[in-house]
Amino acid sequence: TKLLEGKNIVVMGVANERSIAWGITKSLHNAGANLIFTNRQERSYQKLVKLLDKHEIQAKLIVSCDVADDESIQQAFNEIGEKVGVIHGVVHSVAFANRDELQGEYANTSRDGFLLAQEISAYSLVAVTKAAKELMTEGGGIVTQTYLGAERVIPGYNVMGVAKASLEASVRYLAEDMGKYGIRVNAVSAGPIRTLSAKGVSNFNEKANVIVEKAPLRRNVDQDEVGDATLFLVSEMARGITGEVLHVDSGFHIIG
Ligand code: 0WD
Repeated sequence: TKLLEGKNIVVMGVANERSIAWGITKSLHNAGANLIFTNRQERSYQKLVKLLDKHEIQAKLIVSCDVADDESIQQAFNEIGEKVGVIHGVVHSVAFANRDELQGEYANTSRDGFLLAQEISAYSLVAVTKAAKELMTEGGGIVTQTYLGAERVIPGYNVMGVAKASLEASVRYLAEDMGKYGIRVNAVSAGPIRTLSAKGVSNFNEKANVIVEKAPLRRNVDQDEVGDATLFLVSEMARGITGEVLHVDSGFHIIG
């Protein structure tokens, strides 16, 4: 049998074909998982339905969920509980910051912009973990998506880098809380990938070029590679791993 046969996995954050969450969807589907999707916008919902159709993937359920709203999160997971029952994993692939704060000096970050980035990009994992835990009665894996800008200054990443640092610290604290329930919490730290969100980050091309120049593998990574690493962390193959940040970045993070 396949790695995730009979497992119910929730995927949050497919906006379009370029989304990292779409690469993850393909990996999870190939591993035999039953997939439940959440998205925020009607536009993303329409795109997702078309994508699933095109790739002949049957969604077990699609529910709307705005992670800025506790009630929306609760409703989404209530509906998943009613219609699907037990879940075995959650993929959190959601982030947001104001575009004008992803350039220039971090020192110019506004109070509102700071809080918004923290809310959508970091706190959302906490709120989602709390709701998902109720349905993860057989244990399982929660995996979020982070970036090197959490660990180092990447020019322009600014307020999102600070939000990712908070996200990675949350992964560790949540891992401690969830461990006793047999739930693991981990992150994948992907190299730059051209997506809708990546368009908001200044000098994306430079970032991608530096990887080709300096990373051990001398090339950029793609959504499918992040998908396979996320599949690993969600699955029983990673049963001994929690609180970890796994870099899928052609090895760039080891280079000084
Ligand atoms: O280079 C990159 N693209 C990297 C991205 C490198 C390393 C990490 N990441 C991270 C991102 O920071 C994010 O956490 O990967 C994750 C996914 O990013 P992506 O695939 O680059 O971005 P995109 O395709 O734009 O998807 C982001 C999702 C969208 O989904 P929906 O279904 O909502 O359209 O995040 C969503 C965004 O709209 N999102 C929200 N979802 C629910 N509630 C919210 C919200 N309030 N705000 C944004």
